[in-house]
Amino acid sequence: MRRPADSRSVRRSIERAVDGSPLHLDEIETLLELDDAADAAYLFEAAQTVRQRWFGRTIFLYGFVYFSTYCRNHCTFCFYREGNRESPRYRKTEDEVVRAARDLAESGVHLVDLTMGEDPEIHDEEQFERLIGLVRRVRREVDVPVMVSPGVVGRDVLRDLRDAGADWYACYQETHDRALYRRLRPGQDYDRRQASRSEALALGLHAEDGILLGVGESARQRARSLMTMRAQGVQQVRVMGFVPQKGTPLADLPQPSLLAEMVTLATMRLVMPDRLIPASLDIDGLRGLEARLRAGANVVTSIIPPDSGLAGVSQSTLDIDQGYRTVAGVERHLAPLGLKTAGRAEFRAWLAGADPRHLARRANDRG
Ligand code: SAM
Ligand code: MD0
Ligand code: SF4
Repeated sequence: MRRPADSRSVRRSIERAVDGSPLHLDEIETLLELDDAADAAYLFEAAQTVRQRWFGRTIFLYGFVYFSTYCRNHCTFCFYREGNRESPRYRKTEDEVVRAARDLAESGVHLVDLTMGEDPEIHDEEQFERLIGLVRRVRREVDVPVMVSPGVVGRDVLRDLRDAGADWYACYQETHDRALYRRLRPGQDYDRRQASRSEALALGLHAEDGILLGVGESARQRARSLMTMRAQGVQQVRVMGFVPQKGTPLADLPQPSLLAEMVTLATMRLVMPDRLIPASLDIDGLRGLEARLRAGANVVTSIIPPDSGLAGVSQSTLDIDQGYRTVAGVERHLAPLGLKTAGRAEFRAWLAGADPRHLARRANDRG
């Protein structure tokens, strides 16, 4: 049994991480278990210091287009799992997706995330050309960097997506513990999902991995996830606090606290200082944005055009039609934290492999 860590050794680990030493599994686990308010505040300050060093004061904004909510899978946490009659089902046309992407780009997002369930019309019928053509059109007509989140797809499809102009492939493992994975993503191959991100990276795409918080995992399992994500070398990592969904097997599981999510996010920032880490509007809407930014996030995701009929994943409607999940809605919350929206060129430079420390220096020079 590990003894609970005292505050002094916790702070020593945090300082070592700020100085650039890689944290060990035990230390990561200890940080992930923090529930003392003063220690947590110390952790958040450290996460901000590290973010500032790598990214300066600038924040990237991602638009979200959930263009097909049909899915063949049975993820136990997901509102859109096959057979759930509670969730809104739709497929947007190509024109509708291009319009939403254009609206988002004009409103100032740095990237558009084209997301779908594992729609059987596409996945079972091998109709990936529809997705590839969609990416090609968005790249050609809107000229905004694109992330695709289509579920697990093969190497050839990833290559065609890249050739069509996709910059990013997002595919979250949720947990890097095989037994828990089987409970969260029943019937889905663990290694196949993990390998899809490696294939994307090998093809020159950027990749994102992520974990769910509050789905029965231990702090040890979370710590192992962080180490696995660090080792795979993806450029973006996230934690999503679980939101219970009507009509799903995990509907009665309680939602984890905002503090627990902040502690996880800040620990990720110390473990993977130079990666992009999102604050998603899809968990609490705007309400929890400042907290996630204070914990060290440097991207805001799930910006959705109001009145577009588009849904979120874990908060299908929250804040959307009120126009709060917009660039203007987000920007109001940046200035009080001393943060600001990055320029378009800054995001492209980061994507092109510009040394993010260069961005930090420039941002500091500007004051
Ligand atoms: N269908 C594709 C897939 O599963 O890879 C793309 C959808 S992906 C955007 C859905 C992600 O949202 C999941 O991987 C999960 O991390 C997150 N998510 C889904 N339901 C959630 C919930 N109830 N609470 C928190 N996060 C959730
Ligand atoms: C988000 N709802 O950013 C989106 C989604 C998929 N790549 C992202 C989980 O929170
Ligand atoms: Fe389908 Fe993705 Fe939801 Fe799983 S998380 S049920 S694959 S939409």
